Amino acid sequence: LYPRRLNCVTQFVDRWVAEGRGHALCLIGEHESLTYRQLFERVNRIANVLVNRLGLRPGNRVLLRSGNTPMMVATYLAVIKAGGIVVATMPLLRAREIAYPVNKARIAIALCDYRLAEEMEAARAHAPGLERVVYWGGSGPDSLEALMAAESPAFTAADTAADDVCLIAFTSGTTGEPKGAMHFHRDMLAICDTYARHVVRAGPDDRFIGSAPFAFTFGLAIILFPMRVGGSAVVLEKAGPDELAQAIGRERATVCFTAPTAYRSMLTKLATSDLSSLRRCISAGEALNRVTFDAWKAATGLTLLDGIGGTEMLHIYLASPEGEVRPGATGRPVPGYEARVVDEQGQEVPPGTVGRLAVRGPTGCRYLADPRQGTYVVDGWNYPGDSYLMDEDGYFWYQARCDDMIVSSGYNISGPEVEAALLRHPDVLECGVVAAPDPERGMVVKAYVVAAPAAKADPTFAKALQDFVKAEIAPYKYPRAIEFVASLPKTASGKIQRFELRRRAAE
Ligand code: 3SK
Repeated sequence: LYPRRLNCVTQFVDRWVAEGRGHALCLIGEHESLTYRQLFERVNRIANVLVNRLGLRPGNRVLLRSGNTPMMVATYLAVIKAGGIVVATMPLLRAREIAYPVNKARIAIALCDYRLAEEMEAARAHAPGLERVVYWGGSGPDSLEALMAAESPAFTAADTAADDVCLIAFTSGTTGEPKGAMHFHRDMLAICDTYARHVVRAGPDDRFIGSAPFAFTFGLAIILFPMRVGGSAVVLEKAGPDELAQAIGRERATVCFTAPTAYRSMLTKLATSDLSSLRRCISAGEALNRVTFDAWKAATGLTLLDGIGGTEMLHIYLASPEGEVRPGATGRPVPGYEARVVDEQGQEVPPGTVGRLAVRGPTGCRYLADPRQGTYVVDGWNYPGDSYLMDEDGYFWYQARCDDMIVSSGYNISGPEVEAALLRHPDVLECGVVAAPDPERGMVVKAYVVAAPAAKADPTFAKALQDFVKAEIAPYKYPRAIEFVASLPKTASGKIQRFELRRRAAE
């Protein structure tokens, strides 16, 4: 399908300049907007800095730290255009969480928004291999802007193969350590030519908007899908439901990608926002419930197009286009992908039976040096860890997560990771962290804590633990609910019975 030699950035940016559409608006940011030509030149200058000043060689990995801004997009594309490999991390991560991918992926160069400098510098203490960190948004002769000013706005894309890796996207980590999912140049185009082409069906007049960080591959929809068709992207750094609703009206956005929680919240803002420009609303990142689907339809006349994807597969693999939606179902396999429901032995189960979801397609799944590859990918089928039911017509109906991942407001939060953070507090003896249902966020993180005898198990201590977790790991992962218990339910071999905690949390 794609040429053997391919640098995907040439298809997202250079192509439009070469075809005389360089004047078209590409990125609409909060503080600056860039045409395709302006983005092209910025990407080229950064690529020159990477190669000429920072010594980047094809295949080198580069850490990117930033919220969603036009500069983040430019650095992302520049690394890839120069033949490097992007490792983008969620902006809110703490030092230890940043150091993990740096060490795992042996990263020597980082580009970082100056506003994230404090945690970036703290991470260096845990990542001795990180040699150079260049900041943008600050000032001085070493700033990225100063280095860019001395470089040419022309750059010839590195001669990469279609199946050279250009992105290592780290998962949020179900069982402790995050896994690095590697993606090729051709994968970046494939998500546009499968899911986006069949389900989103966008054109050059479309303006995409959304809330997911670009470091989470769901967020790539906001930038890559429009760039594939010469459209534009509204890039929001702060994209809570309020900001999202306001920006949709202000920028006349036509395609929105966000989580069901955000759609639910936007429903309460209809009196103060203008969503009339929207023509496609995509919901993913967590299960979409029927109530939200119906309420959105009634209020806006638009069908929420549900979908499930994954970092491992890069993007969405189950979804249905407008006109083929079955309310309550996630959808059918996106053309190019296959999905099935299997039992514990990996045997396909009949329609109507609940089992484990298995999926395969052009974009996944290869982990960076990880012994868990064989657990999550069997005979080419990826096991995302969700239980599903397929009906007679091939529609897939979500049932639950198979593992301990907690999906809260669209964020994937690893229960064991929150437990590990809590256990670092000297007054926590034991803890178990599970999902508890919540009307607003779908699920929230709930911690059952056995406190040390010296600690007073009261709301003050609970608040202190929440603050402690926020300082240890990304703040959105903190346990919103804490219950102090005398002991945790355990198996005979001493393992915490999280299913029992989940049952209690659901009561
Ligand atoms: O469904 C998800 O959570 C997801 C993950 C990565 C990329 C895209 C999506 C929708």
